[in-house]
Amino acid sequence: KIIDKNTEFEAYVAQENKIEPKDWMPEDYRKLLIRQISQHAHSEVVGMLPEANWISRAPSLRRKMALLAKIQDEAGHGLYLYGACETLGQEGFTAHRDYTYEQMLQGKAKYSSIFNYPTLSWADIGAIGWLVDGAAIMNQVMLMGNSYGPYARAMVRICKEESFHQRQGYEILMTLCRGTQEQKEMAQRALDRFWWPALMMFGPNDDASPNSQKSMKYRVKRESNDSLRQRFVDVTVPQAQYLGLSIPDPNLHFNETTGHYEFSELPWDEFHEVLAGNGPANKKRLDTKINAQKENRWVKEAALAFAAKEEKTT
Ligand code: FAQ
Repeated sequence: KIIDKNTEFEAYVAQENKIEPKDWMPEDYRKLLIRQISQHAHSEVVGMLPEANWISRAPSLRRKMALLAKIQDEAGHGLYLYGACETLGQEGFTAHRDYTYEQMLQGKAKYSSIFNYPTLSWADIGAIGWLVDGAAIMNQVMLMGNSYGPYARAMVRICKEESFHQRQGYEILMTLCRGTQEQKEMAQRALDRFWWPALMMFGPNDDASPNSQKSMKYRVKRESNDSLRQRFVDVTVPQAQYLGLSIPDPNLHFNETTGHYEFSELPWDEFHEVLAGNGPANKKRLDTKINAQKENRWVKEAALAFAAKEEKTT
């Protein structure tokens, strides 16, 4: 009976139908989504930190306003995603945001490796917009077509906002690259720092990606890690050329036959170290979030007390 239901489910999603919160779904589908959506939400809220580092040092009021708006957008993305994740909660499957967030604070749930790198100069803010948001969009445009309705719909709005983020980053770098020699060098160093970590955002190579098969079967992932990474390289290299910057990969070259850029193997040891909690800023990011939760607990408690009081009087 269960096998029949699973087969029916797979056929249903294969026909591009969306699954909604109250629909029946296999347990491993629910589990896969809670894992991915909550990790995605954690990435959005931890991802606010590297950029927040530069709010008070943005070089002009206009830059500061754009950066503030971008970071607030990331908080909003986190909220939609925690909300989408919560729709999957039911007996045996805890998906409440307090719980999933706590898992992240305890180092039990992942967030994107990219946010464990520090932002050392203003040019890094440009590189994050251009490369990190650029890579995020590449992945999230695919996710707009994923089979779970609330996640797919959240992606539509998130992608629109990410494309503004990507352009504000590229524009920062365009300005720096048209500036003094020193500014251009600062932009080059930012690209050198963020190139490989940005490529790692797409995850391990396809043959080392344990979740891919199931994710593809259930139409959560619609394209493989390597195929998205390749597309990202293909669109980003000409953008670097336009800026007059060089990609820090001596093996990078265009293959006329395939129409794609070929590039070096990624530094996977570094990727695994970052995932194991040993990246340059892992500890700092978690400490910041843990302290923020402690210091701001009174705000949450006050809001809850106020809501309870309101409920009593109405
Ligand atoms: N970092 O079997 P796979 C943003 C983990 S965008 C850390 O291939 P899967 C916007 C993976 O979770 C960034 N962990 O896994 C923004 C799994 O571990 P698990 C967030 C990684 O799920 C911009 C294990 O490795 N975007 O935040 C990474 O099929 C600027 C094996 O990997 C999303 O989360 C990594 N890079 O494919 C915000 C998109 N890669 O869970 C602020 C949604 C892999 O079994 C500023 N997620 N792992 O313990 C996805 O599309 C997928 O989860 C992938 C990984 C593609 C990330």
